[in-house]
Amino acid sequence: MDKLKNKFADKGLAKAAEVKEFIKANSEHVLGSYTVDSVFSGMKGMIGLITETSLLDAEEGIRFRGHSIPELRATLPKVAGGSEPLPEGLFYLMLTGELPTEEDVNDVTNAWARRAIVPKHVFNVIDSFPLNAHPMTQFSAAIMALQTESEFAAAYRKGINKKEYWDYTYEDTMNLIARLPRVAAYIYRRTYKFSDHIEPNPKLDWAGNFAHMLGFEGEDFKELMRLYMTIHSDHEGGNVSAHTTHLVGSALSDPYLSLSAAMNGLAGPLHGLANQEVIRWVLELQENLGGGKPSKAQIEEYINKTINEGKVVPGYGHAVLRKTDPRFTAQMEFAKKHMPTDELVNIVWDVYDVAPTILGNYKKIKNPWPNVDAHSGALLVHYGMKEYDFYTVLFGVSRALGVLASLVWDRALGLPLERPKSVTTEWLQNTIAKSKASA
Ligand code: CMX
Repeated sequence: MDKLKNKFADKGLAKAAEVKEFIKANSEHVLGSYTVDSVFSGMKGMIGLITETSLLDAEEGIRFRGHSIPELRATLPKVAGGSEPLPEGLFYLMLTGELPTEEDVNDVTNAWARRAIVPKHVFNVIDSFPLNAHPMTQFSAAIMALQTESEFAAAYRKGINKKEYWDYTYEDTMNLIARLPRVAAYIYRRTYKFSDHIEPNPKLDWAGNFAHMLGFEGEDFKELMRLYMTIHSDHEGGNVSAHTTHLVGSALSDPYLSLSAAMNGLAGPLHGLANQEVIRWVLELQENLGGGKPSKAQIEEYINKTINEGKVVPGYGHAVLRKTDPRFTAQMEFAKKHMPTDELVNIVWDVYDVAPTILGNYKKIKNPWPNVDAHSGALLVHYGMKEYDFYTVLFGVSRALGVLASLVWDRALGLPLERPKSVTTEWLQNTIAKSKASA
């Protein structure tokens, strides 16, 4: 058994026993109440899930196992001479609840390098798509093609004890995360670089090697990938991609099936696809003005125009957050250090100067502040990755770290099939009418 798996076995199995006792002692404790409005507003704020890897505070933003993004940027191990955290370290933290040492992180890097082999048929499946297929479609299908490798599915078919589920889920998780950069880079190079593919360099860290396979050799881009892969990984359990992984996984669908489903949710414009929409929106604004840097007054006008046309301003708003997303701030800090005079980055900052006030004037918009997707595209364009249709794939590779770590926890805790109750509007109308009549 590898060291990380050993550590997880200690933590996970002890926690499973603790959770069992906790449920026994507190099963009747009332957590809150919900209303007709909660039911009709996408279950926002209703507690219905357990996710151990991270917790989101509306004002402060995400904490991974209690650690904020600024704390993790300072404390997680880095490559020699680097200043951004290695995502391997965050994965270790999410899985075990403990901050890793440099040796722990090296072990994860080496494990993922060893497990990174992608079978030929996966590339064949990708190659069978027309070049204009969206990269997220190719990505989700490639993960489905990789499902032939699922150790969980094979073991389940043979017959395994429930107590062993987490073990095979862990193996699939490690293999899948190891393989995703190769798959994603293959899609990028095939779609945009005439299938001029680049072999992995096993001497590099996971995110550094991803940058290399994408074709970006500069150390600054590798640093960006380390930061990007860290901050996009997890945002507690209720967001569409995390919830989908949990929901599909709750049917004991293996990690490949669960992650592919999650990626289809991430590909929606109200979720991960917003990162490509932000750049499309800014480029359209520039095009409307005949090019160049728009003034703040022109940006204001364009924001109002977008809303008046019944569209959303991409990169702004959030279902939970009520302040500037710390993932936006982390990227802004990166940009201030590496590209303070970049035109597109400065447009993103100008939008940030004016958008919250305008959006705040629309009473229905609960959060006028930027989310993670408002900044990420401009950083990528700066380094020459201008093919914005690909951006959500980068988000997806990172999101796998959090949602799959959570899936291992789901199996260790023995979390059950998810099956909330649904009713018809008529049922609600009748029930409320009866209750009013009897009052
Ligand atoms: N621009 C225009 N209108 C917005 C808006 C925005 N950025 N954010 C919210 N609204 C609107 C909603 O569309 C909704 O309008 P209707 O009542 O007419 O349907 C109303 O304000 C209320 O929405 P809300 O309660 O504030 O927000 P939700 O929790 O329903 O949705 C989100 C959250 C993120 C989908 C929404 O803010 C949005 O569409 N933002 C733009 C897309 C985006 O950036 N998504 C990425 C989110 C982060 C991620 O998952 O990656």
